[in-house]
Amino acid sequence: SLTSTATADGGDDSPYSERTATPRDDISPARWSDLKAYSGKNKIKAWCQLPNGDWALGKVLLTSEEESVISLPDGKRLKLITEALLHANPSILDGVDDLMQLSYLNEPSVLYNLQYRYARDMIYTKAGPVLVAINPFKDVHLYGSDFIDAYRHKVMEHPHVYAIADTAIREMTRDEINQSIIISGESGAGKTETAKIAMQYLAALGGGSGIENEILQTNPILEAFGNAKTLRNDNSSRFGKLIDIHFSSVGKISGANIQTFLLEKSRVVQCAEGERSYHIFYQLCAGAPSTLREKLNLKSVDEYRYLKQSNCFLISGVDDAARFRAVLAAMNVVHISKSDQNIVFAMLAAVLWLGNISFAIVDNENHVEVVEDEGAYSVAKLIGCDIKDLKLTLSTRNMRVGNDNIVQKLTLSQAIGTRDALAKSLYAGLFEWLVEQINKSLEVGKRLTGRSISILDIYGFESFEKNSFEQFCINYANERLQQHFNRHLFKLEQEEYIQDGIDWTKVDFEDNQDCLHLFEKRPLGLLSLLDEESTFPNGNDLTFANKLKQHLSSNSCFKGERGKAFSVTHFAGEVVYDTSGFLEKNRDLLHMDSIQLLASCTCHLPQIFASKMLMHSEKVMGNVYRSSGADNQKLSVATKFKGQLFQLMQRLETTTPHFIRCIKPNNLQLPATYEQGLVLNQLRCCGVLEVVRISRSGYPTRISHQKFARRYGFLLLENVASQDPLTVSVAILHQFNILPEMYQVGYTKLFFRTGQIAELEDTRNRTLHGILRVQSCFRGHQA
Ligand code: AD9
Ligand code: MG
Repeated sequence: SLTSTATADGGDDSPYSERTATPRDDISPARWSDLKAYSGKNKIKAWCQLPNGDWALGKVLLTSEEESVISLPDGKRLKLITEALLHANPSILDGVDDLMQLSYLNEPSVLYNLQYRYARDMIYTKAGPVLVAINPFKDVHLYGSDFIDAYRHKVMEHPHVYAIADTAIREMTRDEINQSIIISGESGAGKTETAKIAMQYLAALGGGSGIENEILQTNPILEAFGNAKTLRNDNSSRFGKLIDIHFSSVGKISGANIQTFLLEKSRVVQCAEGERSYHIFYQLCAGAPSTLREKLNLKSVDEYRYLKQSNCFLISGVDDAARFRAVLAAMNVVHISKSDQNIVFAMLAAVLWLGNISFAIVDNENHVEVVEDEGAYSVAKLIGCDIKDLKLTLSTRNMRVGNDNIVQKLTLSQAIGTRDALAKSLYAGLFEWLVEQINKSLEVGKRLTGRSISILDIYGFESFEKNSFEQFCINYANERLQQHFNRHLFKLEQEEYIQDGIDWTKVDFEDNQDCLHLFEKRPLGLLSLLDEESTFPNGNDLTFANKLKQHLSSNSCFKGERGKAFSVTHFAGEVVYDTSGFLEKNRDLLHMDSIQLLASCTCHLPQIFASKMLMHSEKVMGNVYRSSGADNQKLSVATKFKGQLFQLMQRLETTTPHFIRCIKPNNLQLPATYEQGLVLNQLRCCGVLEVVRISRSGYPTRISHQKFARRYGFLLLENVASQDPLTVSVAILHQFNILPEMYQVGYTKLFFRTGQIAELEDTRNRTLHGILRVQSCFRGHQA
């Protein structure tokens, strides 16, 4: 039967379920043969790995220390080495709500439990303090006001995002501490949907003056401008997001604030075959009413170079025109004025037309001029600049050499680079500006009480065949988050140890500090070396790679690879990075000429973007970077990101975190398809098995002195002087030669390392067995 009350011990009277179940170690060969003794007719179930890597549940027919014979569900028999077998849980534990309730916490048991639930649309499962969410890729009937009410009134207690959000609200009020809900997982695992589900629950608390609706309506806007179809997810977020929802002292929503991280700018000018640029471009082209269409000189999507290059215009099941109308409605809700909306659309059209600007080669040195066609005219008109200035900016560069200004003509590739850089910064500026507008609107009526719940929806760990600067940043962010995760979960453990007076320094704890050092150490770390190389005029991707190999090879997490590559051992696995493009993406330069062009525009948005960039560059020139030539020197992308991350971590440190780990059950975005290998890999990567490992590396088995004495006292061979539970307990520990490092004696409880209790239990069972046999023989004789 499937209930949340199923006990960990399969109905026997084991006392080890005070806090968590007893996660027993996978059984050693010797133990299998021990178990044989009392397996009787009920054959032991065990997990065995099939040649394809999947795990199958079999019954142990025969076993010795070396080999076992297993019968599989399909009737086949399999002979394999006993060491390869893993323990299966009794079927009463099938589909438990919390993985910690499993007696055996090995990988196949965890996989099986999740799959069992997933097949029944129970997509949420607890792994101790962490919520695991498996993407159903279909509508599951778990949401809406009835469910929200049920969780609010605690009628429903199964694991759910709502339950997490509810706990966050309660703990915020009870402890007067800010809360955070930290959502992670691979691309397409369901982070953004999960974040929205959490927001839905919080919004249901209401706030008056429609603030809760405003908060919800930020989603369609940010998704339109910051999400795109990728090969992995039709609605992939290309930025990280933290939303803080503020509450008044009576527990109503009083306002909100959104912070975004590292938007993938490159997608504006370049994206892979089968992917799309940002949704909003397609929505605008499909949905703009005719007056707007004329004003912006809008064409259909297949007439724009930036959109055309990837050969993908539609998303199945998505109506871009309808989405456009939804974005318009949402913009109204967050108080973006009609005239500002029109400027936003003009900027989008300008970006599209920039992509259509072409160049004519004018000499035999490959220097170019801008072709004065519809593209150039449209851009000039849309951003409100002089077409001559636009042409000059895209085809020449002002340089200062000594005290002289010289004008350098650009080659074709330089000109294209300049054009694309302008398009990218227009788009990034627009995105940043939109977030600011939204924040202004959400702040309306914000009466700060200082209490908030923050929801973090950030890109998960990525490891592809080819990994570039984006993966480098994303994975660095994940190392930081993982450290936060470890530290927090470890702290929870420690609190209980400290309370019971045991020495917690003995708890082994593996952290990812080495990897973080590799990134952050100064001056010889990945980030510092990247910045250093980025400021050298002659630095290139190869010199950068060589520099890394020269300085970092002693770090155990670093390995130089052939050519321009290097690899990093992340907590979630090894990733090989190709340094091609690293320096350029890190510099992310917009030439001063381009900034000045934006500043000269009659349209106020480009002016705002330009003044921000100028402000930034002056500030930075004053302290960290010195300007060379006419280039706009500013903080590198990696350094800025690192700063953002540090701030984020500082913020999160002041909150009580709630972790949600999203899992993608298949790569096809299909319902009812559960690929074991894929799920296992994510469980390992996103640290679910890590939680289990952390709890195992501590003292996961806890039992009070009384219970322990009562359960094993009768096994004592010699009488103990005192019947005091603690004395009896210690005598038992000595008699069974339990090594001192395997347990600790607390004020009220005994704490054991994983697996320590198994032997005691065996002896107890065998002894009871013996006693029962003797008794039944005795009764038999009497009869
Ligand atoms: V990415 O890193 O931004 O590329 P996410 O955010 O992890 O990714 P997302 O939330 O966008 O993934 O989910 C991907 C798709 O899975 C959604 O578009 C839905 O079609 C589907 N999904 C995810 N969660 C649910 C759910 N709880 N119920 C139904 C879901 N469908
Ligand atoms: Mg997302």
